Amino acid sequence: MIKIHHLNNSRSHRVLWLLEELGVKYQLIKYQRDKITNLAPKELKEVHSLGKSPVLQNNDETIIESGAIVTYIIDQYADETFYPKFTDGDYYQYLQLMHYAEGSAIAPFILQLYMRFLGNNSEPLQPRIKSEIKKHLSYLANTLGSNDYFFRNQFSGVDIMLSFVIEAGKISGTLIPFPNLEALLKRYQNRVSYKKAIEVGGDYLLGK
Ligand SMILES: N[C@@H](CCC(=O)N[C@@H](CS)C(=O)NCC(=O)O)C(=O)O
Repeated sequence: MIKIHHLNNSRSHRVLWLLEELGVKYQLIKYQRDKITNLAPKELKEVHSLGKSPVLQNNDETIIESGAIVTYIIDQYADETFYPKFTDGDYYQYLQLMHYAEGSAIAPFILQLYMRFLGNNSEPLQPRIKSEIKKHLSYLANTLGSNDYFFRNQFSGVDIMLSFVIEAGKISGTLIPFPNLEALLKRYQNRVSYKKAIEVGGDYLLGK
């Protein structure tokens, strides 16, 4: 059975959400962030040297990076209507959005998070960070347009991956100019599988 090493209030929520969505059975191993540093406990380093979550283990395999984990789960367990085939014309559109989430899109949000350690000294960088966040949320809002979901207008791994960026937008107050993304976030949060992932994984403050 798949094992998921899950850190509270983290990207790992998406992995539980996907497993719940697909009805895959898994073993959950929970870790709590340090209350002061917000870092993962040292026990996670025994699972993988980076000490970050999520981590998936199955048989002899240990996989990190939520994009790779989501792809692994889809490849192993999803019905073929859930993802494009390599030979489909829009396959690379799918791949691009899957990588975009943890590649370009989340970067300015993470930078913003670290900037708070600098207090007022971060001010010279703030306009650039804010304009980058706006650029990525605008791109996502335009990509979604009037559709309900990002790829083929059907719920997919792309939604699972991009949800973290939209949630980061929500908590940073930068989602307000993008009503279609706000509505999409509500659609995600209303899914039974999303709620179940919170039930099993613990409270998830992102996106609230
Ligand atoms: N790009 C990686 C990021 C992994 C990551 O940074 N995870 C965070 C949780 S959201 C973490 O484990 N933080 C605790 C720490 O760094 O100690 C992924 O998508 O899995």
